[in-house]
Amino acid sequence: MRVWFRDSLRSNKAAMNARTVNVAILLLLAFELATGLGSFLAGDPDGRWLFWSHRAGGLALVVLLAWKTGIAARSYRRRGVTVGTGLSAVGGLLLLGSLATGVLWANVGLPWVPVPVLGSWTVLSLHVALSLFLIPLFVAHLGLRWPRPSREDLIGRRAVLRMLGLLAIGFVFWRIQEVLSALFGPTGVRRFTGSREEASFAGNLHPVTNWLSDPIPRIDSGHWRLRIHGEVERENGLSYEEVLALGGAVRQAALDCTGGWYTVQRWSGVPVVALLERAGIKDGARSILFRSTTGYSRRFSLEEAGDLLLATHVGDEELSAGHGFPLRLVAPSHRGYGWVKWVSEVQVSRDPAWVEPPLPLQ
Ligand SMILES: Nc1nc2c(c(=O)[nH]1)N[C@H]1C(S)=C(S)[C@@H](COP(=O)(O)O)O[C@H]1N2
Ligand SMILES: [Mo]
Repeated sequence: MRVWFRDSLRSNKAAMNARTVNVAILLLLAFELATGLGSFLAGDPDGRWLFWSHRAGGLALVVLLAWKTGIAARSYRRRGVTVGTGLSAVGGLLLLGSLATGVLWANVGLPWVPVPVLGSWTVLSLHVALSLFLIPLFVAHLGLRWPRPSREDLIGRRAVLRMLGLLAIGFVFWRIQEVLSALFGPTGVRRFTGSREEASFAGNLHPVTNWLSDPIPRIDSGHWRLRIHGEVERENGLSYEEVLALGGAVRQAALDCTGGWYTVQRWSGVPVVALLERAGIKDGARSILFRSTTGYSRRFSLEEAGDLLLATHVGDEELSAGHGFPLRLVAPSHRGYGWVKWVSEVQVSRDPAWVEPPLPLQ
């Protein structure tokens, strides 16, 4: 009787611990998803806390993994091979892969990884892909395995304190890791986004990056025109020579790709406000859309127009085909995916700037 009682107490305690660890992992994964996606939207140093949080949360997950391995092993011994444990195993591997690529990317330079069919990826892009694949598996795992967590489990005082504690541990680990990586890791400056520098002030030498295989168009500048239309008094089209004649403004700015690299360049071309002044903006206009000949487009609020430049040149060189010849957008404080290449259309509109997916889906 006594022995039974002690055993049941012990297994109760194990179950409690498992539940606590599982809930903490669930919350941390949600936190990582939110801060990870958020970090892709942050192009300005004001958003740097998103990157710090993501790193601390990731390392807290690494710490919890030690417990989780024990829980998973117990559960496997109980259940054996089933669809559920199979799914969990795949999910576990993805989670390990996601954490490993995250840590690897933060510490070991920028090795490009060949990915079949999709070309060359950075370890960071791999990290993002593994993490996104993890979502459906994790949801399935929750559905199959879980006693539903209570409100108390998720947002009770103890749960919140536990999360803060875990994040604090993750934060300390992150600081230690930064020191080690500064001592033994690759040299070179990282931006607040974690991106590493590639070929600054070297004309067209930085990497060519296209969001989900937008093929490079070869544009004949003799036939190309820049069309300005929408909520303007005078719709018009400009030839390449006319754009060059309006050009000459220079902006130094960092192009920072979510793939994990950045380049600082002196871009030159036409300030967007110069085009807007020529065309005259109608009352009620709120945003400007820049559209590429490839169909790719991004929208900006009209208040931002003063920061934007349509560049014909990078450094002393004409833009190469890969970098957007004849015209590309320079959008300081926006991540690289905002810097539309091969721009052939500027459309002023009454829509607010947020009427588009926060990340390009093309
Ligand atoms: N039309 C078009 N513009 C684009 C892209 C694209 O795929 N198509 N990729 C964007 C992304 S994700 C980045 S990081 C920058 C890269 O610019 P680069 O190739 O000149 O380095 O261009 C942006 N502009
Ligand atoms: Mo990018």
